[in-house]
Amino acid sequence: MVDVIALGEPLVQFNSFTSGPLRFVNYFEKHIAGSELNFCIAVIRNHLSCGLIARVGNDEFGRNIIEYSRAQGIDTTYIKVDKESFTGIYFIQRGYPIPMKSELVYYRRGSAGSRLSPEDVDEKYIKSARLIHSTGITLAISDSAKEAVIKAFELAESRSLDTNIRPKLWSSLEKARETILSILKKYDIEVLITDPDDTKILLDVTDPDDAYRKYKELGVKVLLYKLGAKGAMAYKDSVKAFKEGYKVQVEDPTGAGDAMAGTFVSLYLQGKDVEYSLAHGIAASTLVITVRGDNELTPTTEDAERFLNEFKT
Ligand code: ADP
Ligand code: CKP
Ligand code: MG
Repeated sequence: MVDVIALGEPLVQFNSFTSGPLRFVNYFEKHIAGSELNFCIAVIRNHLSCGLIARVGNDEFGRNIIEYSRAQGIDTTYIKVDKESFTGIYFIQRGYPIPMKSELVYYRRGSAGSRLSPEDVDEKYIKSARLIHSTGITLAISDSAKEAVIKAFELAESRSLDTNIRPKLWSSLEKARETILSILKKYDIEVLITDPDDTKILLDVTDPDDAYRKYKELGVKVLLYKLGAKGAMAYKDSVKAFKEGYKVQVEDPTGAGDAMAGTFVSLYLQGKDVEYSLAHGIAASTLVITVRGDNELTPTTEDAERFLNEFKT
């Protein structure tokens, strides 16, 4: 039995060792990632337990994902090995054409991870957890994966959702809007993690106060609104918190949002207030963007505390 359960596709990441167009990159560094796996690691670094419901292929990368997940303390009981397909991978192009930004190139269509389905969702396991998490990525990768999220959300005591709209994974932005809005309308979300780009697509607003008002009408209790380099905001009832981002050398921003989301949700579930949870989320995301890899630098609560006390920019 675990505190938190996430559903999604873990992936093997090949991160460019040098920046620039992929065709000129000669060396790639392997990391284990995927939004929900990153989220789980952040939950665990903040001292709650977390399980991942997922599928991987019967191949070396699938074994790599399971072993890495176990080593990070993720409950892997419900990571199924699917003999019918392969483990999804992706490459990261860094710093081109936009300095300090990354582009993800996926090789995942038809992967084992995208074959996640409602039969992978165990009722007793879901009901024993305090919170179920997923993202717009899982809603996008296949109908069966979307149905798995719906089954888990149906059984959940409470839920968090990161909108994470990846245009490459949707047939159209209209489809993304319709699917994510239908989830928001159907289920009360304890913590919604999103940003102005996704909110523009979903609700046609970007202003944080407008966004909170509209999401609240849809049953969202707490809103974590990420503003990239500017920082992030968090809303709960009449509380509105903002924390500025730190100026650091960005190696690869991939995974920042997941580190922030998992940290925030874990601390929030432990009764910390939104300001505290937000500050720790910012610390986690700031550390993650200084390196390649999405989750290795996600700090423990204590290390984030040190960051917040000692790091000044
Ligand atoms: P996502 O990774 O989900 O797209 P964001 O890009 O908004 O999410 O990043 C989440 C957090 O990571 C931000 O709130 C901020 O704290 C930090 N961050 C992201 N990009 C930068 C940057 N260029 N400089 C400093 N901090 C950043
Ligand atoms: O929004 P983030 O940058 O925090 O998400 C990064 C993850 O799952 C990354 O690990 C990648 O594999 C993905 O999002 C994705 O499918 O895009
Ligand atoms: Mg994100």
